[in-house]
Parts: sequence; structure tokens; C-alpha cells
Amino acid sequence: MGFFKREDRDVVGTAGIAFAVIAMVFGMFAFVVAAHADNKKTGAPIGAVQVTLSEFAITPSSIAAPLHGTLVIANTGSAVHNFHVEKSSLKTSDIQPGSSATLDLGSLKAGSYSVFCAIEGHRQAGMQATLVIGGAGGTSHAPGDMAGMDFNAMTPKQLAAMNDQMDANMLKPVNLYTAQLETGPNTKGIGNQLLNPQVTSDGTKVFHLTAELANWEVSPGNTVRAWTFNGTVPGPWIKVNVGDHVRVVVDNKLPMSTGVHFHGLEVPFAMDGVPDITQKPIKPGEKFVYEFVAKGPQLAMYHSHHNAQVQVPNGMLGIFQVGDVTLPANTGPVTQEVPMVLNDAGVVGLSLNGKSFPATAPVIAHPGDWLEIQYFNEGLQIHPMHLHGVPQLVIAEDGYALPSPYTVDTLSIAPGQRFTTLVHVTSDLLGSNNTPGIWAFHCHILTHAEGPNGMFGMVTTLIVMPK
Ligand SMILES: [Cu+2]
Repeated sequence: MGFFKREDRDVVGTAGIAFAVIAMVFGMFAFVVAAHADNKKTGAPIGAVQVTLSEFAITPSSIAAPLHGTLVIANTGSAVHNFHVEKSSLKTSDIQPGSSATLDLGSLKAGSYSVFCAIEGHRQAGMQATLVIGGAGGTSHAPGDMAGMDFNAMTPKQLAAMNDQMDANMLKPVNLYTAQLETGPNTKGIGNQLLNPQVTSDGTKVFHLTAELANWEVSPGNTVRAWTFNGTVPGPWIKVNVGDHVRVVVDNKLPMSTGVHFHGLEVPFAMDGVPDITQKPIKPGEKFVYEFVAKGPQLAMYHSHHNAQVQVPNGMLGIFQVGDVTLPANTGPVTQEVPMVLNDAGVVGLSLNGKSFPATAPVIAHPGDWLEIQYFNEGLQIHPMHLHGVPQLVIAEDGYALPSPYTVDTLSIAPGQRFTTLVHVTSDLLGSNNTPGIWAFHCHILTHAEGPNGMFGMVTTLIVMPK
């Protein structure tokens, strides 16, 4: 079974993956020693370490605190947050905006801990960090660096324990990701499923979209209350032919008004889907019918255009494809379309196709394949997408074929933009002795891809399998 299906072929994943070989590749890092930190006091002064909570971050992202220290946790955001230490009973109660709380770390041994805000969806949106206890430093420092840690004040045993703990934390998501090759997706729900239209007697293709709240598992165990079309993130993939007469019936079952904009499609004014500009908002319980002739070829998207900075990142987004982009000479035929719907905010957060690593689907290919990678940025930030190992030929921008395709290894995609690239998979991408080649594929804003607990967010891989 594929991770998601598109028409009659698997886009990603087939049965019979040589998992053992892949496991061997990743397993090189599997030597994990149980870490028991040296719990003796270092004799360093006990300091209060400042931590701030905001939407949606815990700062610093790597908190260094001395043994038996105290955290002073300030909520500088505009929503209620709290602070939990995973695998311990240590936590604050809810902290109101503008308030702060203190947390006595006396019960924690030296080592590395995951900390997070336990308000639903906040951890997934970015409110998690690492708390490292053991050094004498204990001063806060810039996010991401560990400059505040006084490594000299730690015993070699403490340093090794902390490092082993971090390595063990980083291995966990990789193991969860690769296990998908054997056992299938590690989260519930798959977005981008092709939506079959009802075809009327005059040939009109009718699509039904229901705007509704739904539980959505972004990464294993992290289920958020998403704002969806038909219950998935991204919503269903709508594909029609150039010239088709299209009707999209939107049924609003949200507790908030909405409107659906067909981003990148040339439609009549009244069908542009911008509440208060081209139509009245679709109120809860109401329907609205969009109708137009599909011009193209075009690789477009549909998304909410009402309170959109909330509704779109929370999941109200999908692909609207009209025909196929014309391929340059001497390329193709395309053997696999690889959608990459980028998101970075709301309850869904940093994600590819509605999933955050390790729940992202691997792209599985074989020598000889031509992959058509289709990027759609539905987020609020630019994302430089980098595929290791092989260049990408950029053939279309915003659905329009480029007169002079060009080659990149990292492609920046701004909010609202779409790009289409081709990747020619060759046997050079295999590992040695005809083993699979596994190539990282990720956003190169590194805080969108890696953290002190390992890879997360906008990360997947291209796995090239021997024939
Ligand atoms: Cu990014």
C-alpha cells in the first residue's frame, strides 16, 4: 500500500521494501547506552534561569540550568501557556499572559529533558524545548546555542551522559520514520487524496467540500483540532482537465464564517472567494456554490480567504490541478507526482503535506524514474527546500511553464508560490553494493527541520531502491 494514492498508482511507497537494508543504514547510529547522570552537586551557585513563553516558542530553545536550580518562567505572549517537564511530574499551572511562575528543579537529576507547553496544539506549533541540567552555567542564552552551558564545570561522566541522552533523543524520530517502511504510516489520516467528482448530464464536474473541524494527527501522538476540508490536511486533491466546467459546493460546518479562494486559477470575479469583496461570508451552516470553466494547465491551490491567517495554517488548504504542466524536451515521462504542501503555522505547524517528521511520507523511487515535485507554500514564511544528492530542474513557477528551465539544489518557495521541478533518478543515487540510497529532503531553515530532540517538521527523504 502506498502512503497516499493518486489515481491508480502509488505515489509513495510500495510493498516489499528491503527494510532490513534500510534499517542497517540507519542502525549505524543505534548504539545507545542508557545514560545515568552523575547526581553529585558541582558546588556551583544555584541560579534562577529565565525562560519565556510566547506564541509559539519556548525561549531559549535549549535551557541550561544548574542542578537544584530554579526556572523563572514568564509568559510574554497573548495566550495562556504552561510549562511541563516530560517524564517527570514537574510542571507549572497555567500561566496567564503577562504573568510568570517559578519551577524548582530540585527533584531532577542531571541530564537532558524535553519541556513543552501542554495547551492543546501548542507543543506542535513549536512550544517545546530542551532543558539541560548538570552544568554550573545556568544562564539563559540565545535560542539554539549552548553557549550558556559551562561544560568545564561538568564531570566527564555528566558530559557523556548528557550527550548520550541527546543522541538517544535524536535517534527516536528517525526510527519512527523508517519503521513506516515496514508498518505503514505512523499517524492516522492522509491528506491530498484524489476527490472524485459527480458528473452531471451536461458534463459539469461537481466537487463537494465540507469545511469542518477534525482531529488531525500531525506527528505520532500529536493530534490537533484542525480546520479542514473533508476532514484531512491538506484537503482532497482536485484534478480536472483544461476546459472542464467545474462546480465546487462548499458546506460550512465550522463555528466561523469562511470563503474559498482558488489561488492561481483565473475565475470570474464573483467566484474569487474573498468574503466582503466578491461575496458575503459563508456563515456557519450555509453553503456556497463556486462555478467556473477551468483554464490551464495550472497547478493551483484552494484555501480559505476569511480570517485566513488562522484558517489556512490550521488546515484549510488543498491542491487544485488543471491538466499537466508541459514537460521540456528530453525529459519524462513522469513516473510519480510528489506533492509538497508546505505549512509552518497554526495548529498544524511546520509540516509537509500536513505531517511533521517523523510522520512525513518517504518518497520512494527507482533508477530511471522521473519525479515531478510540486511545491505549494500555504504557510506564512519562505522555505528553501533542499534535496540532497540530485539536482532539481525547475520547469514551472506558479503553474506557468518556464521558457528556460533551470537547475537548482535548493529552491526557495515564498507564501502563495508554487513551483514544479523534475528529478531524474539514476543508479548513481543508490548506496554501495546496490543498497538503497537515502537522501535527506528538507527545508533549509534549520530551525524548521532540526532541534535538540532531533529532526522534526519539514523533513522527509528520497529513498532510491534497487530495481
Ligand atoms: Cu522552512
